[in-house]
Amino acid sequence: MDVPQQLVKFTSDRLVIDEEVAKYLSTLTGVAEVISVVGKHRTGKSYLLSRFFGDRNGFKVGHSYKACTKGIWVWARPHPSRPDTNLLLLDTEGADDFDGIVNLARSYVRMLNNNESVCLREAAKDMTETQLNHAFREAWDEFQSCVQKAIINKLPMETELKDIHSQAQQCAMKTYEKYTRFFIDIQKTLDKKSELLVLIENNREVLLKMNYEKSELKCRKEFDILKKKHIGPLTDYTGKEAFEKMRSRIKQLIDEYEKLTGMGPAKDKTFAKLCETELVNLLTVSFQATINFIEQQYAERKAKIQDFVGNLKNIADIMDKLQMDSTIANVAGSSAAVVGSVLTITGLALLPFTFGASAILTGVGVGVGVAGGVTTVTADICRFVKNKNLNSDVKETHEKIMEDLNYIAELLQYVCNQLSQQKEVVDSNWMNHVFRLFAFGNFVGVLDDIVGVGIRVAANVARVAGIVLAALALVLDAYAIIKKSIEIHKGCKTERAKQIRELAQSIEKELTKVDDFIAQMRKQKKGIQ
Ligand SMILES: Nc1nc2c(ncn2[C@@H]2O[C@H](COP(=O)(O)OP(=O)(O)OP(=O)(O)O)[C@@H](O)[C@H]2O)c(=O)[nH]1
Ligand SMILES: [Mg+2]
Repeated sequence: MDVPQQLVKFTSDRLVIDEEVAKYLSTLTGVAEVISVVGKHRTGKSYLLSRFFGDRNGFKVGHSYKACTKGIWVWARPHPSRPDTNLLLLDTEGADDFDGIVNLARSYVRMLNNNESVCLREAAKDMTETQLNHAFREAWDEFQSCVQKAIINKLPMETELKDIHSQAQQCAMKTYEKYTRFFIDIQKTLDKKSELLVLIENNREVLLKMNYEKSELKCRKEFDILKKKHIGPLTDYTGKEAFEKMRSRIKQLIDEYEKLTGMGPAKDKTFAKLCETELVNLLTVSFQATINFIEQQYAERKAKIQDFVGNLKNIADIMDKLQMDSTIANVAGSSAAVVGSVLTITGLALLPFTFGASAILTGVGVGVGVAGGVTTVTADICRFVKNKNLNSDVKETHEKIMEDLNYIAELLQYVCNQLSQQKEVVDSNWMNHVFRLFAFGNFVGVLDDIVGVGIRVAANVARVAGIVLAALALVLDAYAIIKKSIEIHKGCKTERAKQIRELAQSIEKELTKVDDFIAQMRKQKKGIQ
C-alpha cells in the first residue's frame, strides 16, 4: 500500500468499513502485525506513525487546532526485516474530539442495539459489570463510613440508629447515582441499585444487633460496678436484718442504675434480666440468712419452753393423782413434787429439792414442812428461805420464758412485715419488679397466704407469752389447793389440773405452728449456689 487508506469512516451514525480497503487487506499473506496509535487529538499521532518509516508523506498531519484524522486509517507496509510479515499501521481519530466522541458513541449504541458486533457487545457487558461493581463498592463504602462516623463512641437508641441508617443509605445512593448517572443500561443500573438497597437494608438488622450487643455489654459492666459498690460481699448480710439491708442496698443500686445515661438500647432489657437473676438471687440469699437467724434464735429458746410445757403437764398429772383422803404429810410430799415441777419450769431445777420447795413455800407464805410433819427438811427449808429470796428469781425466770416467746413472736412478725412491706411502700418500678420476682420465685404466688399464716402464728405466740405469767399464778394456785386439799372439793382440783394441761397444750400447739412456719420459710429456693 503506497499511501494510507481510510478503513473505517462515519456516515451519519454508522461506522462503515471501506469494502475496497478490507478486500485489499484480505489479499495480504503471511503474518500481520498491527501498530495502532490512540490518544487525544492534535498530539502528533499521525505524525509519529508516519515517522516510523522516515516517510513524511504518510498519514495526513493537521496544521491547525482543528482535529485532522477522522475514523481509522490503515497503511500496510512490508516489515523492514521480516519478509513474511506485513505491518498494519492504524491511525485513529483523536479520542477527546467532541464531534468524534459523539459520533463514536452514536455508532456504538446503534451497533449494540442492532447486535451488530459480538465483540462490542461483550466489551459493553464487561464494562457494564465493571462500572456497576465500582459504583456499588463506592456506595457501600460510603454507607459504612457514614454509619461509623455517626456511631463512633456512641450507643445510639434504636430510633436514632434508624435515622443514622437511613441517612447513610441516602449518602450511599447519592454516590451510586454519581457513578451511574450516565450509564446507558438503565435496567442493569436499577437492578444493581436494588441489590445495594437489600444489602443496606439487611445491614440495618446487623447494625441494630451489633449496637444492642455493645450496649448490653456496657450495661452489664456498669451493673457489676454498682453491685460491687452497693452490695459488697455476701458475708455482710447476716442476722435478722440481712433481708432488709439487702433490700435497701438493692434499691440504692437500682436508683443509681436508673440515672445512668448513654447506655444504649439494651439498658432496660438487660436490667430486667439482671433483676431476674442476680438481684432476685441476692434477695433470696439474704432472706435465707434472716430465716437462719430466726431459726437459730428459736432453737436456742425452744428447749427451755418445751421444758416449761413438760413441767406444766407434770403438775397436772400429780394433781390428778392426789388422793382426797391423803394425810397432810402425803399432801406435803406431793405438793413438794408439784413445787419441784414448778421450779423446773422456772429453770431452778438444779436446786436441791427442798430448797425448791422452800422457795415456793416462801412465795405463798406457807410452812408446809411443819404442817406435814416432815421435820427433817424443815430446818433446811427455813435456813434457805432466810438466805435467798428465791421468789423473785422464780418470777424473773418466768418473765424470761415470756420474753423468749415474745421475742420469737416479734421475729416472726418482723419477717412477715418484711415480706409484705413491698405492697405498701411504693418503691421504684424496678424494685417492685425485683420483689415480685423474688416473691414469685420463692413462694410461687402464695406470698399473701404465707404472710397471713406467719402473722397469725406470731400473734398467737405473743398471746401465749402473755399468759405465761398467769400460768405461774395458776401453778402456785395449784400448790395452794394441794396444801389445803383436805378442805377442798375434788372437782376444784381437777378443774385446775385441766386448766394447766390446756395451757401446756396451747403452748405446744403454737410451738408446732412456729416450727411449721419456719420450715416453710426454709423450704424456699436456696438462691445462688
Ligand atoms: N515540533 C513538533 N511538532 C510536531 C510533533 N509531532 C507533531 N507535530 C505537529 O503537531 C501538529 C499536529 O500533528 P498531527 O500528527 O496531525 O496530530 P494528530 O494527533 O494526528 O491530530 P489529529 O489527527 O487531529 O488527532 C502538526 O502540525 C505536526 O507537524 C513533534 O514532535 N514536534
Ligand atoms: Mg492525525
